[in-house]
Amino acid sequence: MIVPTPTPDLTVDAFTRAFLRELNFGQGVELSASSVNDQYLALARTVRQYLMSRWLETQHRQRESQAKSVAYLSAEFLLGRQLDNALLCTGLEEIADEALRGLDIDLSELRDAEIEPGLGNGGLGRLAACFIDSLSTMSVPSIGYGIRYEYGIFRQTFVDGHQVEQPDTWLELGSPWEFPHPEAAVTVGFGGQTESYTEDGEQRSRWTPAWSVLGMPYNYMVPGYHNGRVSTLRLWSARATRAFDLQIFNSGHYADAVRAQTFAENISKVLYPEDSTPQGKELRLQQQYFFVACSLRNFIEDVLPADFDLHRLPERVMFQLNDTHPVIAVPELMRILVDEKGFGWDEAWEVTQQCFAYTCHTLLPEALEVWPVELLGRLLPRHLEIIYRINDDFLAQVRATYPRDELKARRMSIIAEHPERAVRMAYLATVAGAKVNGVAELHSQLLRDKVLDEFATLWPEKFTNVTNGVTPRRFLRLANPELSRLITDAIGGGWVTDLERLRELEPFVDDPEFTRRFRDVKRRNKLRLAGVLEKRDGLTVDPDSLLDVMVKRLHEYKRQMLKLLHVVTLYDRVTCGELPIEELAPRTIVFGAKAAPGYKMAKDIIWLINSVAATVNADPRVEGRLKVLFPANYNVTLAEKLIPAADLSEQISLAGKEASGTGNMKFALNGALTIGTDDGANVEIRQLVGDENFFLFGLTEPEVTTVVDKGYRPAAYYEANESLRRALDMIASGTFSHGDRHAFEPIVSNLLYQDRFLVLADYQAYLDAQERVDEAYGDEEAWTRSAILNVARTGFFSSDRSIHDYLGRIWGAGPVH
Ligand code: NBG
Repeated sequence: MIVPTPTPDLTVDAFTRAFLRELNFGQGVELSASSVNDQYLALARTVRQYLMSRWLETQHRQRESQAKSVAYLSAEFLLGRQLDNALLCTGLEEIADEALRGLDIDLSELRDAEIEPGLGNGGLGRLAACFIDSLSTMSVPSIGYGIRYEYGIFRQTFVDGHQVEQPDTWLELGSPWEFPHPEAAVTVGFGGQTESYTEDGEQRSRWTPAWSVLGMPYNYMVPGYHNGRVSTLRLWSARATRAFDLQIFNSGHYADAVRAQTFAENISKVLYPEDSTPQGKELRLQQQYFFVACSLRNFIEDVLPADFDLHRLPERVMFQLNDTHPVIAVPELMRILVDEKGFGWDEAWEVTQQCFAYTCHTLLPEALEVWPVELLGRLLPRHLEIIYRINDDFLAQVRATYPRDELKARRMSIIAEHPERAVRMAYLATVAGAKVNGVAELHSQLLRDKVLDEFATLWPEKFTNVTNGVTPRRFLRLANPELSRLITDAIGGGWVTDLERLRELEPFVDDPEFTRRFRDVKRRNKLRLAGVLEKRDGLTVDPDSLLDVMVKRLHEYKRQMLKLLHVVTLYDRVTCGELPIEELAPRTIVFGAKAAPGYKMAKDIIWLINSVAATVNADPRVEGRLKVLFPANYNVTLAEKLIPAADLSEQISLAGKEASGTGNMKFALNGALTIGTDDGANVEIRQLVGDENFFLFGLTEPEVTTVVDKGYRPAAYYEANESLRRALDMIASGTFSHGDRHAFEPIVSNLLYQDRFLVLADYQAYLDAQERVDEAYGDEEAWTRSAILNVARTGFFSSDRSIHDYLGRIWGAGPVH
């Protein structure tokens, strides 16, 4: 039963009263004595009140409807700040603003007090956050499952230009958006051994773990936009099964007593700061098993009714595996069904295969997770047995389909034999999953043709594509309020949940009033960004320069180096007198990027970017024309300010390496033009916005393959291209390192003798494309027209559309109204 909840009225008065009540009786302070943090917490709790009855109702409705749910299993949810989205979804934005003003409180100051939960590394985690937003907004019964990391993605600082990582203490000042449920904690076992026994003439297995931890759920609200729904994100935190051993403690061995606790709590202590390059870390596997074991248990025991017949599980859930991180859920479900629920192997496999689907997010072979058999067997002995059995059955099928092709069986085996025996998690997911999808057309095609080609031949119907998307609530409506207003004035507000309606903006490209307002909005967004960067980083932005932005994780395949070589070349041309300064169109280049702490080359590149920035920005010869900014700690909060201000979006990965990209979508949707390669979702962006509104350059994926197959020799490009040679020589000779010739030697020699991502091969094409950019930017009207068309034509990239595609192509689920 749901008690009619005392949701405060949607009036300024009611809101003010609710806020003061939270401040006084929730936070325990008087208004006059309250800090900004007190006020922020009270505000968050006030807004929560408006969501609460919807949350309970949504849960009730999901239970009653018995409809199929989507359970999105993801090791990362890069949520970003919560307050603004909650205000938006409840329709409280203006009311809250007015109520607080009445109390002499500045809402924007409270907004800035929120520390974003950075429980993800980059695109993959942010995608998961966009998806749960869309699921909720589209009224699809759904639940997100993940890990409540005590420390999220590290806070990046720069010391002498070098990246230094600081812990992300996001929980320190209180976390008003979460609801802990210690009473609902579940036990998760690890290690130990298995034994077989016979029951009713059947051979069965029993796993006796050696140690266990508790998984404690923290629930988060996921508000839908103006639809009265609030879905749930359930994140698990690890605790020791016994807080500490009193006996040991009493005997004076304090350290021993807390060791077990520390050991257990380590599991959800930190987010692995990796992006695309997994490290074979035991703790990581513990994290993965920990959260999927908790989640499956929770779904089966708490979300489903007590007497539910698990043979019908596929009618009630699809577990979507966000990359390989949660794939250990496959043997876990088999274990539950076979060992705990008494299913026969075949019927359990029948059910399991219908309950999982797998999304692959990479093309880099080194990013496909494998777990050494030794490690997996030690940590999860029963799961290893199950994986072996799945593999045996699967290989029997392969051998039956391709008799006398033992090499094929070996290639497709879930167990790799070299360099060590290891479980290939992507193969396991592919064998078990009802569907396998890539995240952009090109990516899905390359998965079928290259990465998983033999599986795609065996099961063509398993493979599909769902191009990524981004939530228009956060990345347009909230991040760009002025553009949102302009759009709504022109075509009404329906676009917020039906983004394809942005098409209706197309006729406005010929409306002088609209184009003028559009330009004004961009300029004001630049001014807003200038304010943010000034306050946050002490950096100055010239709002009249072209704002050229490259923000994403630092990775060689994304090619921040290519962008940097462009900067160095411009700097060289002006300072050597080849290019008169007046001919250089003013540009502000903004980088934002974190490097995985163990990724040396990426960290060197960060140092080089900072060093180039320091030199260029201090040189009066390019003043007012060329500026390089690198604010530290790029995160969702900064993205929301940067993207709406950008003129040019840098999406310059080597073709065939970026699975999709989602930043590329956010920029286009906010009226930045893209300079990009034919890679990931760039391909689809270009097709939609039109060639004339996109700066395409560089080798295509098949061309890359040809160049590499012929034996790529980067030094040949260096020798043949004078401006490239000069740029690299400048870096090598110490121009940016006070004469130190060793500083950037690893970067330069890597580019000259290896250059795995063909930076030098694409250099000239990139420079030429940048010249086209300068020329185009010179024609203000034409540029604005292109920018508007980018907005009007990228409605396809709403995560609502992605979810719609998942529902139809993969989940076989739908909204419950
Ligand atoms: C990333 C890809 C991006 C893609 C996001 C979301 C990983 C492993 N992959 O191109 O690099 O946009 O996933 O799909 O983080």
